[in-house]
Amino acid sequence: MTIYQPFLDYAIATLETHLDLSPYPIPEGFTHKVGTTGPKNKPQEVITTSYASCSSKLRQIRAAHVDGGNGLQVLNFVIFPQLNYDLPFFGADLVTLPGGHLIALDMQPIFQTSAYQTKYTQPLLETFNFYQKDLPWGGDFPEEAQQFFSPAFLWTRPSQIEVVETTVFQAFKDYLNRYIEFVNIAEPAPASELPKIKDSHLAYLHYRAEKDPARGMLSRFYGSEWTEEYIHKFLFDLEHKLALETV
Ligand code: DBV
Repeated sequence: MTIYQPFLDYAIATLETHLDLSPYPIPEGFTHKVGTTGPKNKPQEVITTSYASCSSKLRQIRAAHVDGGNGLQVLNFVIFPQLNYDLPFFGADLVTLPGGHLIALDMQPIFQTSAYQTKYTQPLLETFNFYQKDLPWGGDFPEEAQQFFSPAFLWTRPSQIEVVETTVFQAFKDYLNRYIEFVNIAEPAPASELPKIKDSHLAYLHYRAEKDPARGMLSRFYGSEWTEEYIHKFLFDLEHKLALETV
C-alpha cells in the first residue's frame, strides 16, 4: 500500500457516494505507465496510474498517482468544474521525496473578488485555521503561482510520515467533503459570467500545464514526448479539448 493510495480510494468512494459520476475517457497510454529510475545495479520501478471521472457539474475529476518506492510517492488530485459553474478548483498536490513531504491542498478560486471569497473561502476558514495549527506554512513557492491560491491554502512540508497519514489525511477528507457541499448547492452561472469563467479556467490550466513542477520528474522516467502529451491531453486538457470542441 502506498502513502497516498488511501487518499485516492477515499476520494473516489466519497465522490461516487455523493455525486452521479460518469467515466471520463483517458487517452490511450496514460492509464498505467511504467518506467525505471536509480542505479543500473539497483533499478527502481516508477509506476504512474491515472484515474478520471466527471459529473453534470464537474468537467473532469482526475488523479495522477506516482509510485516510485519509498523515496517517491505523489498523488496529484484535481477537480475541474464545468465551465457553466463558478465553483473553485479542488487541488491536492501530495508529494513524498527523499527529502520529506510536500503538501498542497486548496480550493483554488476562479475569481479574486471579495464576493467570491465570501462564497467559497469564508466557509472553509474555520477548517483551515484548525489544521494550520498542526500543519505550519511550507515556506516559499513560485511567486507567479500565488495568484492562483485561496486564503485557505494548506501548504506544508511535514517531516514525519505519521503527520501525513493522520492530520493531512483528515484535512484532505474535510476539504473534499466541504467541496462536495459546494458542488451540491451550486447553480449554473448567469450567461454574462460564462466568458469570464472560461477565461479563468484557461489561465489557470495554461499556468499549471506550463509550470507543472512534475515535468522534469515525469520526463526523466517516461521521456519528454510522453510527458508533454500526458500534461496537455490529460492532466491539464482544457485547451486541447476546446480545440477539439468536445468539452
Ligand atoms: N504537481 C502537479 C502534477 C504532479 C505534481 C500533475 C503528477 O501539478 C507533482 C505530478 N508537485 C509535484 C512534484 C513537486 C511538486 C511541487 C513532484 C515537487 C517538485 C520538486 O520539488 O522536485 C502546488 N506543487 C509543488 C510546489 C507547489 C505545488 C507550490 C512546490 C514549488 C514548485 O516546485 O513549484 N498546486 C501546485 C502548484 C499549483 C497548485 C504549483 C499552482 C497553481 O495548485
